[in-house]
Amino acid sequence: MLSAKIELVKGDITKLEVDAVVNAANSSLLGGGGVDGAIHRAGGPEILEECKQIRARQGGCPTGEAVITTGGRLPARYVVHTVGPVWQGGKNGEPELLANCYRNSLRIASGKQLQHVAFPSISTGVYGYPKDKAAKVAVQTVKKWLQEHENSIMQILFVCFDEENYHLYKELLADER
Ligand code: AR6
Repeated sequence: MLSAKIELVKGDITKLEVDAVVNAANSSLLGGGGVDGAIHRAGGPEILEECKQIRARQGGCPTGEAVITTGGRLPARYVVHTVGPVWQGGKNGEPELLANCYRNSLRIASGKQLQHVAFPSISTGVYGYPKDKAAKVAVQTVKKWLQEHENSIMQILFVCFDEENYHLYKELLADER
């Protein structure tokens, strides 16, 4: 059984009717491939427009940080854009930077009183972070955050696009019951 506050699904994050979906963006905030491309395609130009405004204000988004925009035409109300680390072998602070993505996304979403928040497996596509290592960081960081914010109303959904990630998360969440 998974924790009451954490759920796992396999599928496309752009289809979810949640308060916020998290985007695995890049520092430019101007879109790209993978889940970023899918979110901008499905969500329409309003999301990019807000990303451009954020860029004008703060010049993009550093690795590990997060920003929030509208969900545009997505079923989700908001998109939290975070920038995962590019995997460089693991000795360049990648685990801490990846954990920061989850922590900062949760901080922004909880600041807006959002309840249902869906995360993709950040950095495990184009950015090459090994899926098993990334899944451990994701699960441990979110669990710890929920423990530290026990009065939080948040419900976290891990959304795995591929079978390998889905199985990794399933085992980790079952282990850490
Ligand atoms: N729903 C859920 N997960 C998805 C979806 C989807 N529709 N599409 C892909 N994934 P990636 P990164 C999974 O490459 O590694 C972009 O160009 C995918 O299977 O999207 O953080 C950005 O602009 C993988 O497990 O993000 C950046 O430049 C996970 O999402 C760069 O890629 C993350 O893969 C970021 O790379």
